[in-house]
Amino acid sequence: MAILNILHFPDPRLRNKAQVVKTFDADLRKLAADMLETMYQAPGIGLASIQVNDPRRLVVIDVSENHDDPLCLVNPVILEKHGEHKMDEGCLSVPGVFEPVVRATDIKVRAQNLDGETIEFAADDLLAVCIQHELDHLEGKLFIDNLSNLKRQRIRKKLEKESRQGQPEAAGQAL
Ligand code: GNR
Ligand code: NI
Repeated sequence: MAILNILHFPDPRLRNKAQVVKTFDADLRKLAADMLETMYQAPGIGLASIQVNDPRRLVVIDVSENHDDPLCLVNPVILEKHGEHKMDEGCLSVPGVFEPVVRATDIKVRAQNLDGETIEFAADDLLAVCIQHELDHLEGKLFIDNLSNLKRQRIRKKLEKESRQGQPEAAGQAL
């Protein structure tokens, strides 16, 4: 296993769109394991392939308190969205920034597991928020995209300065 490098806004590679996975092999399982390890050590509750500069349509998530309930979703799609609420979000690719985002409260998801089998399930609360946040990454979207240009510019300046200086240790946390 390995800790992967997480890209930080405004890295243009965060705007790449992920490609559908057709090969379910050992290399895909290794990417999932490395992404989980990277997410746990950050620490974060989710991580999308685009954040570690891999084009495969894969997200890993664990919203459990004990970090013992990993979920790997390949080629995930949201089939249904219900309700709306506004919740503060953070992102490992935008360290130190927390802003409210409007998301669906209840969703239905279809995805494949690492063996290529199709799974379907319902999600609510933090899991639903996290899945919507991760799927946005697969489309090259970030949770700060709906903020005002002024706010996003301030965030960009702050993160550019931090990357010139080398990030402080706590800057990667998004919990
Ligand atoms: O660790 C994370 N916490 C979080 C909190 C509220 C809403 C979304 C998230 S996802 C984030 C990890 C991350 O950046 N995933 O892409
Ligand atoms: Ni994120």
